[in-house]
Amino acid sequence: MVACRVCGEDIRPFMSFGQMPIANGFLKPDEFEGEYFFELAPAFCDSCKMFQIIEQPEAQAMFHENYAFFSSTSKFMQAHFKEFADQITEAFLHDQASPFVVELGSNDGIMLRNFAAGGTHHLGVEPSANVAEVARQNGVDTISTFFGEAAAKEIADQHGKASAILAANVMCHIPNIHDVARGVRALLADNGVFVFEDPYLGDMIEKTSYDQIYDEHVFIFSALSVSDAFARQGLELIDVQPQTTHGGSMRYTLAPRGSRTVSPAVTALFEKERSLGLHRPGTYDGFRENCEASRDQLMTLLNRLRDDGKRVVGYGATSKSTTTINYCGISPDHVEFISDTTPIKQGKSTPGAHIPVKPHDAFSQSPPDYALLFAWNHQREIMANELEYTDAGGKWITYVPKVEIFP
Ligand code: DWN
Ligand code: ZN
Repeated sequence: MVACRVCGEDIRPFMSFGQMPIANGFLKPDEFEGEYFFELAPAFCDSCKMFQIIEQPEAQAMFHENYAFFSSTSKFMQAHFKEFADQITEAFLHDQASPFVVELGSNDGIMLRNFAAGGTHHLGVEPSANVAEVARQNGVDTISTFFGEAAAKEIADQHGKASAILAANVMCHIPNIHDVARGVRALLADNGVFVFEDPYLGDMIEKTSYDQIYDEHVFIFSALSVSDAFARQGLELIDVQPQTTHGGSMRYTLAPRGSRTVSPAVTALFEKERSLGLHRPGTYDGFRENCEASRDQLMTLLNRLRDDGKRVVGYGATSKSTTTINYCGISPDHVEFISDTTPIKQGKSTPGAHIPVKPHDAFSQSPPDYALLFAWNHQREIMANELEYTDAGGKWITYVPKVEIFP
């Protein structure tokens, strides 16, 4: 039994994915010995409704000067963040004389560069030094630090209060949610908004996309849990907007309590979440059974293909794939290598199972019989780019929402 990270009530894990390495800890053979492992075990708090993992490695072990994920690798995501920035400007900034926009976990500047291009006063806060440097090169003002109440006060002193604080795929990474919420409260202007989006619990449960659970994702949010957690620091959930990104996300808009009207979409989503049972512990027992069934089906397929001598190559060395690979027991016998366009991952091996990661050329020059789509959330973009492989008879394997071969 441990204390819930949000409300402090006793919680216990409803399943374990076993020993897991750092999801983005791609490594060279001389680093295999001494690789860090921890137990990945999710829990649901019946009191505040927060879905969370029990143990999370130290932040510095995950986010550092060699962080392996660069947001701008996807063209689709570039367009998504342009739309996100435009929406914020139109809804909240257009009538302000000199708005100030802060983004938490701004990565390589994929969102803020849209504000920078329009000359808007902005600041990115990004703890991973290498991706922060790329943002600066893109003309995005960025400081490299972890965000919390202390950093927020320093930023407010130097730049003034923020009109909007934004975060995408970041809030679910930070274990001390109260420190961040206090920081947001300290930095946000009285009429400001805090808008963030993250993978959505409802989609994860519905699609059995258990690979959203890995070291970096300490929380998987719902509207119910977000509303409860941030209310504790005086922030009210005033709007929610579903997103298709990352396999199904939710954009949450919060504001100082009582400062803005609450959209009917919030109450409607609370009701939907209750009807889906997201507020009930029993739902997570069902999710565990679905994870086990998905794992068994995927391994039955991969074992058969291996025994039949088929070549299977992974597509996209995602963070998510670290959970899939290590939970299911996928080895280099099943998957020859994983193709990934991110230079920092290439020439290294995947965390835990040590499957080689190679540039896309390795895939296109020697197309496999089957491509295992670890980047299933980018399926549309990838299918459009890989018509040649598919038209030549190449097959794809996905496992979300169910294990299947296509076309
Ligand atoms: O929350 C997080 C999300 C936003 O990004 C982080 N914790 C880390 C990361 O998670 P991920 O690694 O699961 O994200 P993606 O976007 O699913 O990763 C896609 C991977 O696939 C990247 O390594 C790039 C690669 N890729 C590729 O090789 N060819 C991607 C595309 C679209 C491609 O065409
Ligand atoms: Zn709780």
